[in-house]
Amino acid sequence: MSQDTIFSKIINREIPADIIYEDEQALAFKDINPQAPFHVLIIPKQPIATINDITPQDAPLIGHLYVVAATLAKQQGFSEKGYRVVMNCNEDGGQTVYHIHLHMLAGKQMGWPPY
Ligand code: IU
Repeated sequence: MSQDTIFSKIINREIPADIIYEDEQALAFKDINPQAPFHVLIIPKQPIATINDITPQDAPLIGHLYVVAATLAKQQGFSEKGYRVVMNCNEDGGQTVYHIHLHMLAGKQMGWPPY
């Protein structure tokens, strides 16, 4: 299932974003409302609305998003100190944009539980 969201416009360069990583399958850009010193969204170029819409065929793509997170952590120097990667689903999960995205947050001590 797919939906055209603002993230499709970012992928297509129809609206600006601070893009810090791109490859054939994924894009990472700075969150406009950062919740940590480093807060980026890692998204697949293929629009998938929510975690509920991920199919077994998408498994390599979803794994790839985490490979991108690890790559960025290394590039930005966060690998050792740590960081958080999270994906929200639907209303109770706090999802507001219906194109799946990993939030990658770093540069501060994270709290738990996350509410
Ligand atoms: P959520 O997990 O769906 O709530 O996350 C959506 C995020 O997208 C949220 O952190 C917003 O600040 C962010 N965002 C953005 O970076 N650029 C945009 O144009 C829009 C939302 I709309």
